[in-house]
Amino acid sequence: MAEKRRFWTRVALAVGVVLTLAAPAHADNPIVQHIYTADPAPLVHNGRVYLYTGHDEDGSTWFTMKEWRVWSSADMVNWTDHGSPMNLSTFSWAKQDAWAGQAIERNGKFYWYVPVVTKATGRPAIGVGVSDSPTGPFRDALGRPLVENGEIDPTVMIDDNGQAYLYWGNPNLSYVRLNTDMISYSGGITRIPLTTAGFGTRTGDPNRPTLYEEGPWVYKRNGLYYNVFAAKCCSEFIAYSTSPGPTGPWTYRGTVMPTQGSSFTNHAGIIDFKGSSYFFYHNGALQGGGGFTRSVAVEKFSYNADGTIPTINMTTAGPPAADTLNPYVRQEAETIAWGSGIETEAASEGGMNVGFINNGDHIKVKNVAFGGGATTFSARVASTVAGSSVEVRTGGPNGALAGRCTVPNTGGWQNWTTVSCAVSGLTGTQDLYLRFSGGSGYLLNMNWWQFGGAR
Ligand code: FUB
Repeated sequence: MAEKRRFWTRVALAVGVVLTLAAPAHADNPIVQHIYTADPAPLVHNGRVYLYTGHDEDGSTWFTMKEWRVWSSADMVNWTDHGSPMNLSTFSWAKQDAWAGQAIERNGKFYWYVPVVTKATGRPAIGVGVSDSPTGPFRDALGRPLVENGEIDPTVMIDDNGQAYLYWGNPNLSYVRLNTDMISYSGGITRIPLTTAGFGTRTGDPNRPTLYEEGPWVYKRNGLYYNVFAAKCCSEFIAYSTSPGPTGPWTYRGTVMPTQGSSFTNHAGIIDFKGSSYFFYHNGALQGGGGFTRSVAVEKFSYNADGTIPTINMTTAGPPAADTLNPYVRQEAETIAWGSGIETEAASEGGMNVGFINNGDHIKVKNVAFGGGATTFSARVASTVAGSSVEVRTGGPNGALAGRCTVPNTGGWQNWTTVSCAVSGLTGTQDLYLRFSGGSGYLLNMNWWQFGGAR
């Protein structure tokens, strides 16, 4: 984290105003701006989307990944940072490479299947973390790999009859039938025949005649089974196949997302949520981004009438809001549509807080339903300096000022107090900007905020 502090301080000093002006004010993609994220795996549970990702280290020159991260949203535009509830040390037998996984819920427990390289063999194997909550913490369910054949990228699906399947692989594609405990399987590992009819034709690589590369995402929709995967290498694009059953035969259906976005890998995750369909992927869109410093993004799409998937292109706008955000209940400061300059960390009061805030940094929260009008703003804050403020604005980070809360020196970055101030002009549904102002250095931390007034 200290490294991140120094990094952002250097960036702020080096590019200052230019960076502020260059920031894409209305973009919502990528989903997370304060760290690099990769390999999205969305899960819908109780009216929220939980998004499981990897974490590319800053300045990475390889897939140097040590932990997984969880994010969630009720509206597809504001995402809450739940930190890292699972990392390499969760699996005592794992050596490196916290790569692409997927989580699923069964009987109130959450199972997160991930590939890691093992200490014993130096080859990838699939482990499974388990938790009572979608946001963790996760523990190693087995104390050993679930399956090991030297391949990566698990995807998991529970069929309507209750039979669960785990698929994974690069360069092959295999599956097992999981038992209802989700941490054991019956029968052996079955390899899916990679035929050109099933997975398209690759030219120029006699060892890999089909387009299938890695990162399968298998699911069932309206009786049809889909396998959406990273195709060809490198650079990858996203393609898909369909099947009348979970084990094939698969038929190649074409491109979902063409090669785009300055990352030579891509990775798909697809869900239906609040009546719409969403396609998650990754690219190198953030500043400093590239093939090893990736960022997860999302697009809304509609299936064609025959169930085929249209071509989906990367955008910086992202999807429209699927819901409004209620400002009259406590909202976590780390629920963010776009964060400029901020970082997050574990808070002493639980969850995460926003921190490492400099003068001029801001947080955008989209589609906030102020209704009849807010009259007060309260924020849970901590600081070691006096004279900092949280400015409540609309229209942009430097837009109309609705109010300003002064933050005192609380005596520590985790010594929390609640400050309140009057606000005006906040009616209807609009985007909220919390802009931070003060002197030089770090100004304050924020754990949560809430408005008072007429709904
Ligand atoms: O993120 C590491 C690896 O890169 C993943 O396991 C692959 O799917 C590719 O995205």
